[in-house]
Amino acid sequence: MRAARTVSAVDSHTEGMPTRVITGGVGPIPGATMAERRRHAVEHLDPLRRFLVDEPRGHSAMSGAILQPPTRPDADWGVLYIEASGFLPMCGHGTIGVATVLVETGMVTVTEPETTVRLDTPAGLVEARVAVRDGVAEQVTLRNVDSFAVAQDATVDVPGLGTVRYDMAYGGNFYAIVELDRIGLPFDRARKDEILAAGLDIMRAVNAQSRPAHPVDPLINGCKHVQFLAPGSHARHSRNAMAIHPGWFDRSPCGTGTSARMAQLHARGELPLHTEFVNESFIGTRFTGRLVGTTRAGGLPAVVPEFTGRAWITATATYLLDPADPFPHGFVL
Ligand code: PYC
Repeated sequence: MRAARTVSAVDSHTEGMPTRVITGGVGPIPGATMAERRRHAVEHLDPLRRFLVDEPRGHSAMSGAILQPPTRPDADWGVLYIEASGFLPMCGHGTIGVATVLVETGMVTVTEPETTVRLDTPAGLVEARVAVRDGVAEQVTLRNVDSFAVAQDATVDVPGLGTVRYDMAYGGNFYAIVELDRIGLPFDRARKDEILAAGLDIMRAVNAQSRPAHPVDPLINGCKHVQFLAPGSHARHSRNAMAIHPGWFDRSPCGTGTSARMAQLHARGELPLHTEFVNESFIGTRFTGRLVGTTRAGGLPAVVPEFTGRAWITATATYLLDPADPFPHGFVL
């Protein structure tokens, strides 16, 4: 066995969606903040991302998080998110996976019945409250970054679909929120290819016609996520098919998507503070969310979202690069 590179990981899944938590083999990434480290990673570390998430070590819906020393004194760990779609500013299911791994491997000081882990992410500080019993992380509640509505009842011209109505909201990533029956498709996994194709067409058109950008961090821009709402979704319980660039569905209900959806519902006057909201994924798994405050983000009215979900560890692994491996940076089929 030969290894030109070794990376250690604890693999997990959050309500069905994988998070490969990289615990060793990647040194501190240059940058004074996690946002700067993300910028460095976008420019210089894409081969490492692809090595860890693409085939043959990953797959087309793979997701992960690289642990880093924090860049701020009030955080326990820094996190850089790696996904099939690139380096995300924030990932909710991934953070639930990270918090679960940190607690169950003893990489943070654990107290029962609750352990608080403060995570330095490229989108800002995120606090995870982990319910722990007998060393087991039973569920994680995240206080996410400030989230806000960007546009209501916007329209976009999409080749093949015509004029599509959507709301745009931010919850750590930007989400175009679209009622699925408005594009004539059923909430049916047997029709996933058509739903995914429509999602990719909508995000392409949105980015060409009205590309969203964060008011404070311009590196957070563009729409890579379309949150299709199932018929009957409402302000207390939604079901979604979350289409993500370059061509996959979130298996979890999507934490940043849940935050964006709650910000949208609040802006529409449909979700008051401290009111339970259940978001259900395309495979039927759930996060339960709530808004716990209002604030401002770069001058825009914003909300403080929380959501709760569960993760399970699936493997500990050391990923190797054989110097003769013809796919050192992975591939996508
Ligand atoms: O849970 O925030 C999330 C997420 C983003 C992309 C996939 N999952």
